[in-house]
Amino acid sequence: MTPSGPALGARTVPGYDVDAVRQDFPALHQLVHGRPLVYLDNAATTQKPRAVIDAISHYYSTDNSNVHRGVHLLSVRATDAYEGARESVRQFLHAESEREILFVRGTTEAVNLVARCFVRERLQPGDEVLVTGLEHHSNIVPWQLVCEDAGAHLVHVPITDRGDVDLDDFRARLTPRTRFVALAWVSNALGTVNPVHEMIAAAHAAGIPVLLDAAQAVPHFAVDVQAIDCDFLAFSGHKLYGPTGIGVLYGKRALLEAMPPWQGGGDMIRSVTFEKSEWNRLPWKFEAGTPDIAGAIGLAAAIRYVGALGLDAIAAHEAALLHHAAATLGSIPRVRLIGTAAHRAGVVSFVIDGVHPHDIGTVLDREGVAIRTGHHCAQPVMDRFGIPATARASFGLYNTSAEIDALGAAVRKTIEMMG
Ligand code: 7TS
Repeated sequence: MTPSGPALGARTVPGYDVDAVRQDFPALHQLVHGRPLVYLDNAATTQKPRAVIDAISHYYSTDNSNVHRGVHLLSVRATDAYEGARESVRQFLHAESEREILFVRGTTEAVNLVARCFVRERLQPGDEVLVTGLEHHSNIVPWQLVCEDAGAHLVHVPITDRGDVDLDDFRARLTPRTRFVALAWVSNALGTVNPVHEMIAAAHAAGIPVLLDAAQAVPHFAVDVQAIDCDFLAFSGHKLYGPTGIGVLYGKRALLEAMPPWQGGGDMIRSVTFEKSEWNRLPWKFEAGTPDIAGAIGLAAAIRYVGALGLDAIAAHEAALLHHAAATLGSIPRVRLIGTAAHRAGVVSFVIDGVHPHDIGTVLDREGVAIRTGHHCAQPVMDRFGIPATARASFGLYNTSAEIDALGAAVRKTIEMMG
């Protein structure tokens, strides 16, 4: 028998049966330090539903083979499953063509690919790449690298005291030197949802292409790349209830066609001689070597899973959790919420006056409550608020309002213990 969690019955949204959802996630049903696990570190990575674990296990148990190579049955099955996963991603993002869907290791690799293969060759000395003050390091450092290489500048839109971006300020920083814009859709440190529709429209009006870092967006609400009209979009499978090691870069076809390959090797070529090689067509031009076949299959299972629950239902459930968490933490003396933007998703960051965030995380862990403490790979956000770190609770489709109460109780206990 698995240990049951705190009274989990609370339904935050009519028709959304969170108790039933929780049954799909084996890892949630365990004790840590003798307490039921309350997993609130979903922005770092999510737990996996049985359907994802089974899809990966089934692949290795029955279909395991290399893709695009063999005429034998197992290779055909593996190829069908891998390319079928690409079609699942295409539908999930509502992309026009599966050729626009590249499998990569994750958001980090996707951003580096665009920086190296698209942006680098467009940069001249004095040019600018524009980001926001909310970015994860993986949407800062790749741009620093190519800017340094080209003698260009990385420019950022500072964030306000509430932790959001002022649209007029953003527009003012689009200059004749701006060659590219890279934006987090949702901040992993604060949960701020950027007004990316307006930001993309403003950049496009100035003829500037845009990449969206959707790592913290796709788990929380439905995304339509054609409606939003981004030029590139990146996300990681493991934050969407899928496996680690797999992620996606979406790119508009005409842009991907014009780009040089990312890595050289098998599968990305049409022909090779010692004098010259010719590239394969999209998407394989960007997928050198044996890909993460099981990862893609697991990601497709995760996409089916969230699709069956419905992203609108998930968004409504999580919005109720976020509201409850902000109210619960906000009512505790000495707790200060960091990031109070009107539009947020998935994340509550906070500090306790006089208590180091690391100590909060350690006490909460003893209570069974898993959160993340630190700079969340977003040091510029911490600098902006003049703090070294925050404690961050982040929510997923299986969290409950009772778990938020457990978080609140553990935070009160921390304050009592730490004086
Ligand atoms: N972009 C955002 C907005 C992220 O939150 C993360 C990971 C990444 C990019 C990088 O994703 P990866 O899968 O390539 O590593 N964010 C976090 C986090 O908040 N805690 O751990 C990882």
